[in-house]
Amino acid sequence: MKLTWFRKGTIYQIYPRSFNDSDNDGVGDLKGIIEKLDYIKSLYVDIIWLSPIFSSPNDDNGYDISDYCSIMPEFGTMEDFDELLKETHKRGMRLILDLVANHCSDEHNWFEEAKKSKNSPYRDYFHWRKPGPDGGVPNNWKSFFGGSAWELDEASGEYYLHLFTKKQPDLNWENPKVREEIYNAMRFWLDKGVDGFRMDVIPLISKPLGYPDAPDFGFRKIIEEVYANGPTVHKYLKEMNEEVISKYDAFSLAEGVGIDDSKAGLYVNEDRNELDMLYHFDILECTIVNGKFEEVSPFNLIQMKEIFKKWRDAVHRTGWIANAMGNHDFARMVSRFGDDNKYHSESAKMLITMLSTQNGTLNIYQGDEIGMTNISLNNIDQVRDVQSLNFYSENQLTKRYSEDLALQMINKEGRDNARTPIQWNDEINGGFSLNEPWLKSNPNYKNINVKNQNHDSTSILNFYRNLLKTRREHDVFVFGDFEEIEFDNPNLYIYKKTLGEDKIMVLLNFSSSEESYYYGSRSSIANGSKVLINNYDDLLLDDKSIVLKPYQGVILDL
Ligand code: TEU
Repeated sequence: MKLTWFRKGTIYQIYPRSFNDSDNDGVGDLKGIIEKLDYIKSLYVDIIWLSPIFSSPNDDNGYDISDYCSIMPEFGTMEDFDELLKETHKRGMRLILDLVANHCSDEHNWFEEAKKSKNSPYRDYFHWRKPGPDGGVPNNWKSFFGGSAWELDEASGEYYLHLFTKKQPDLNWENPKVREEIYNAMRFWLDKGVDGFRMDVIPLISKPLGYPDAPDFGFRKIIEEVYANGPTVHKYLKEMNEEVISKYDAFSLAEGVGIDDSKAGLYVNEDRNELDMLYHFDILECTIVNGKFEEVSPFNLIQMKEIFKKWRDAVHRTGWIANAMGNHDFARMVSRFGDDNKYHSESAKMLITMLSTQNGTLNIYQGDEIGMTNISLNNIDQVRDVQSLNFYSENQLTKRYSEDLALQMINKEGRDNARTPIQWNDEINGGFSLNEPWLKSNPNYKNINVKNQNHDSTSILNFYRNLLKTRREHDVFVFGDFEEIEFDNPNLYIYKKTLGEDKIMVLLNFSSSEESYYYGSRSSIANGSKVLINNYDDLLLDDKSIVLKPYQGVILDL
């Protein structure tokens, strides 16, 4: 497959609310992003993905849009956006926006009109159902954020569907007018020069016929089998591609919720003309057995290798994926998969070495380049995320867990972990804002911050820069045939990759002890091979083995 700019590129996700606050109101903004464009460029990233910046009452921080073609006033103006786009392009980077098209805000005028009367032309923009046989909700569907997915509209006596909060009514994609509204919004931004979209929960746009009750599966399986992959999803994605995306030099990155490897090709194979790539949830949720907070299982390297392998096989030479280990919906990558304490720096560097050498587009999340960690909030009043707050208040009714334990669970997996303000320096609020931020800064900004790391050649930040620069020069990082070595080793992840003449070997130690890899004959590795990337100063190798230090990560050019 051709390594187009979006396949080869590295995506840097910005959560604007937490990135940089230029007017000191405690909320990040577009001007704040513009101030940092040179910094972003210095990371050797190619594409900026902005989490939603559109008008929104912020029930779910912008993932509840009330006007698809205007800018959230807290973030700035349309002029600010135009400048941001221009300045991004000027620096040779691209910009994609977050299209939330499965649902909108209940404060969008489509919904406000729809509620006025059953005969409103907007009524059919949403999913309305009469009460179920017992006079209650129409079926047993649960919202992603707790409680029923149906909300009663008192005036009409009908329920509307909301797979997320009740302020996020699902749009009815079966209505051609809805699709046209969304396509027009996309054209509005593409005509301005935007380079594509990240598509929020796009596999959910088509609902199963007749809204059947969900079987008694775990929630994850309900998403896969009931909410996602509906009967018309491929028809509409093809239509969207044909009518909109394909007309521009732009691409789509889908949030692959509910898509497993067996269905991946249907969405992202090149010959399907639907989506350009997706990121899946198998790695992001590999420690989450079912619900977000409950049944958390320990990280297991062999399971992770299997996930990478099955996804690689699923799309090899036919389709494309993006790889991520964190975003605004998950706890921090170094805290979940590495060690945010003793081996903070080593493990943060090792993890990105692994991610950047998986086949696919590399997707990194703001703050991971300095190894930002989870935060420990010590009071529910400090929690901001609606998912965590709903979990907490539901638990207050069920009393399933003590309040302390519920807060601990939120601290472990909650989304606020990834949303704390970016730590620019060691001054007040980590240099994010002079005013109290909307979500508390992580107190470790005193040590972990951009300023400290910027001029330290051994920092995580400079490791990212060097790695991403090297990745640009070696297509084999992005794509290649894989040869796994010692697949069953629970601590080491070792593989060779080949693309034409280019051959690399990646050796990663996921443990806090020294680990040896016995390769038998030195010639196969060491003769003439060059160390491209190493998160330690040296590499211990003799005639028969390589000894990897705790969390050591190395890329050899063979
Ligand atoms: O996320 C969809 C989604 O599946 C998440 O809700 C995920 O399940 C959860 O956060 C992890 O437990 C997207 C957005 O990325 C998220 O921020 C929004 O809240 C959600 O859609 C609704 O738009």
